[in-house]
Amino acid sequence: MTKIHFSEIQTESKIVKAADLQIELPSTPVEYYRHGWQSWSLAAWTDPNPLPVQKPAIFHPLQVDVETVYESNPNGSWLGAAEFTDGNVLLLGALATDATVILDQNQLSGRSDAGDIEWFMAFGQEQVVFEEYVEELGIRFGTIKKNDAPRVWCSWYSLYHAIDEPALHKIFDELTDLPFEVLQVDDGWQMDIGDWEANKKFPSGMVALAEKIKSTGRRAGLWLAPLIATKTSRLFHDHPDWFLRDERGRFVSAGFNWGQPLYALDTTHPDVTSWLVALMKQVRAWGFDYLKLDFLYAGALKGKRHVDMPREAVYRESLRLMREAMGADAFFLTCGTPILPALGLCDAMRVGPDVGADWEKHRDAVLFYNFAIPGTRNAIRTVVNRLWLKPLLHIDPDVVYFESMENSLTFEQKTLLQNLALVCEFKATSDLPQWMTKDEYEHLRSYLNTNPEIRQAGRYIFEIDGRRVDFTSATQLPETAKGLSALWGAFLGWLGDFHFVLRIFKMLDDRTLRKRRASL
Ligand code: 9PG
Repeated sequence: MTKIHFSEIQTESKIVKAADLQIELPSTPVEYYRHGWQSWSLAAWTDPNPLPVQKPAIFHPLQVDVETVYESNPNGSWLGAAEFTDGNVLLLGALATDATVILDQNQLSGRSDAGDIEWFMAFGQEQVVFEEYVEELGIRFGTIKKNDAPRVWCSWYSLYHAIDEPALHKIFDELTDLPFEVLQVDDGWQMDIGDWEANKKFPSGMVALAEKIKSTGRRAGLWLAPLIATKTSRLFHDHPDWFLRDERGRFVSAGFNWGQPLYALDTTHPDVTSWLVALMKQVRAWGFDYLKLDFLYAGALKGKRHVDMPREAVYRESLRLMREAMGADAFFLTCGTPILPALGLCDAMRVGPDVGADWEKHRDAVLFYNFAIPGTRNAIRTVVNRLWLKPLLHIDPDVVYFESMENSLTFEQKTLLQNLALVCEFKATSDLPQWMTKDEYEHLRSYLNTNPEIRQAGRYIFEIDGRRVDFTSATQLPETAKGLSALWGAFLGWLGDFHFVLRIFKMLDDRTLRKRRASL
């Protein structure tokens, strides 16, 4: 254990090589910056005390780092920062993968699972110490920011998985009037999770779908989740030996979605490697050159692999492989991705959870203490706390909404989200022209055409072309539930771990979706 005294970094930042390291702080911090593991995991400044464990537990593999979720001291992946009464911040950050930072009273500790690594530490103004850290990360991981981020229309937040060929063709034609560079087909086109071929809703196949998009003068984008599969897939049926298992030989859970348990591929298996390379080449051959690869965390779960390597290093290797196979000219967006291991290998990264038609659900925020679950406030909160990543790559805050027909966000909430995307310089929407009023439609058009000057004026305060925007209202966390409310939360959380309960929720969601789809 390498020990560092605060006085050693008080005036100058430092890089130290160590596996485990501890910094003695001058006093107990007033706030602590927790940095969640992957895109959807919470990143936030909180008080420096333990927080409740989010519920339901069945979602842990897909929302947090399972290896640290029960650690009661404030902690985060790769970095942590402590703010003191004078407003100065001490940041401790790994310059390598497979590392965690934990606060214990007056001790800030770094823990590496990959032996000796470089640790960066600095004390001073928040923006300055984060900028210094980012610079060092860029040197080691690489930066990619070829051009402006493309303006994207994505199918997910309007139609969800209820997409099909006729509906998309119609929408692609209607969108020709708006300035998008990419039309991206999201979840719903594939045979199964693991079987990445067109399903029967796309009878003309994937080449035809990409052709249709390109015929409207746009680049074709496609969503896929190459590192997971469900047991119903042919992939799982044909190759159970390709999937990640634990020390006792049981399949490692990659969480639960689509009403089914998810499993993770072991990307160190040579046959999996060839399969992934072939898949990336296939998608490019179909004609798609904007790839949104999702549920990527599955490649970095703990387990017993064909080749024994630290789990995040394994994941980074799999990204390198997929990047190379898709070619440097493809636009590569990572989603549900562990943050540090993906730097330098993708063009853009989702840096928060999904937005949603609701601002915040009482159940998720108060009863479940879950800030990784889809919801617009959750998305804004984590994204504003990850803006420091912007010099390294394009940061995707998820889509913005203009329409008011199919969502319950207020005008102010929608505006806040739109402003955040301006700060990120990443513009995407799923809005359908027929759901927008004439005003909303024109508003969207002018939004897509603006490129404002951005200046940061405080932790959560920005000037957008001189206009002051404050995101603080989205960042606060609710009081932790007490008494009856806590009991009720525990009960619902317990229920939420049952597959049949989640399947009932899925049935209800599907019903709402069918109604919405019918109104098209
Ligand atoms: C498609 C979607 C969209 C979306 C992705 C991802 O925590 N969760 O339970 C959870 C489920 C789904 C999810 C995110 C979080 O959405 O972020 O843009 O592509 O998959 O299924």
